Amino acid sequence: MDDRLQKIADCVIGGRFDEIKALVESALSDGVDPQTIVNDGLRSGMQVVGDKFKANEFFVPEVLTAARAMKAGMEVIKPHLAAGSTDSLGTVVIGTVQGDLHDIGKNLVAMMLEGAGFQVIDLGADASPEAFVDAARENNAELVAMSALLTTTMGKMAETIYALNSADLGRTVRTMIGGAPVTQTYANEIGADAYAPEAATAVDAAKELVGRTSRRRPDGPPCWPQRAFARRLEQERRERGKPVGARLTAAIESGQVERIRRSVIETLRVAKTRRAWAEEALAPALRALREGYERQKWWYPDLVRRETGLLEGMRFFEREIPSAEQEGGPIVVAAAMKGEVYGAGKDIVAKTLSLFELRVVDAGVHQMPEQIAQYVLNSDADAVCICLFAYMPSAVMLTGKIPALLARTPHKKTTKTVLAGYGASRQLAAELGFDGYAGDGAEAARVIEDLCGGGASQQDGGEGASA
Ligand code: B12
Repeated sequence: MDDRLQKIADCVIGGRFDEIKALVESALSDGVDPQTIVNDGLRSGMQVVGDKFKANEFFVPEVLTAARAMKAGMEVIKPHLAAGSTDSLGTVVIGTVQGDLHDIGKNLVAMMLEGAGFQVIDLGADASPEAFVDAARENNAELVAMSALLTTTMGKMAETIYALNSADLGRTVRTMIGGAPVTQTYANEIGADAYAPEAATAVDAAKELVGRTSRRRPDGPPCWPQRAFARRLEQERRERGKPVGARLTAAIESGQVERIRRSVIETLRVAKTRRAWAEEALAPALRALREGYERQKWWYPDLVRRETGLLEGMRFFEREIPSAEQEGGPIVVAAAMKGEVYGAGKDIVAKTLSLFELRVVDAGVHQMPEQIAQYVLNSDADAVCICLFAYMPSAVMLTGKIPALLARTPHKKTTKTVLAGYGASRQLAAELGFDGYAGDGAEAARVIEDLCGGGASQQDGGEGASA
């Protein structure tokens, strides 16, 4: 490759937007084909940036400065490119949906798409469904890409897809969605053709979509996921009037992963404190989850679906949940024994304890008693909460070793032991010599607080095993 083209690529990679202009101008005046400068200089640099972003070698600031350099180079070249001479991969209309002003992520995606060779029509932020439809029609676009950062504006993506499917655009327009609260499950639910978690994979998804031979959806507009989604949206609107606790429990009852996830995010966002949410919303929801399972109203796969929704919602607030290093309430080691490999039950218990302001050390699943004792020693824990979900004799046998092992461990505190989870019972906890039993994470929080002198009331039936 021409040395100058490599230098142009390096300028994009290094975000040197001042230098790039002079390099592009000099290449043009020496007669280098403008399209070659775009392909082998600018785009090839952006390709490296995309790869580095995917590999976590580059982060948002580096990509933004690279995109700025790319744009500076493109501005010099544009007048030299004969109209329509660019070998564009296709036209993408992109925007942040109506009501949402977050545009940093959307801009990144737009720049990466441009860098990869798409012609990008950027509608900016707060773009209405009608604006997307009009722009798709006017530009004969192959793809409409939407961004949303607020859970409250995600519904606009469904509305926009509905509007696109209902409009006569003269061709099939594919849709792609993204933004922090958006997931693949949500994309499936609203009938989007693709979802990508970040800018570099968005380029791959866009290439794949545009390359696919387009065919109108068989059942015409609106397609079935959108009709189902519209019904759910209406149901959720009605539920917004209900108290926070009732909303989350209703979502658990419905068993719809996306509804549970959104209900967690929305109710947690409006709660006065994390703890208030844990008491008012999470505790009754966990009780409903447990009772439904114990009464065989639903089976293991139904339980897993509900747990997935809860966990996905709680993960959205992960960074704000207190950690063991912070000052505060009792330190608790949460763990599940060797043999327990599906960790969602334990994860929910651990996160619930954190929301109740206990400082949690998550020792993971599939652990031997000695490893758990080591976690207790290292963290100077006040309590250990063993989660028993699978009905496995070997896990029960290993659980039974915990109280005696901790009693023998030279430790300056008397670490309290609590057994929790659907695979446990008050009787089993007493037989194994545990200090307390709890059916779920919310009960476990209360039991631990009582055992460690935190003083919370035992309103909901969490009790010591031997009490
Ligand atoms: C910056 C920011 C703002 C800025 C936005 C500036 C701007 N020009 O964008 C300002 C200050 C304006 C703002 C305002 C608000 N914000 Co704000 N904001 C943020 C913040 C801190 C960062 C968002 C961001 O830019 N991330 C960096 C980019 C690069 O990441 P990204 O957007 O996720 O994009 C990547 C991927 O998601 C993906 N992607 C993005 N779009 C697309 C599109 C497609 C098609 C694809 C495939 C992929 C894709 O690729 C991107 C690059 O890899 C987040 C918190 C956080 N840490 O996320 C809160 C956050 C999003 N904001 C929040 C809130 C509540 C608000 C306000 C309502 C606050 C208020 N009370 O006024 C207002 C809303 C205003 C409105 N109507 O939109 C909440 C949303 C919570 C929720 N459950 O909905 C968050 C999560 C903070 C929080 N924890 O509470 N905010």
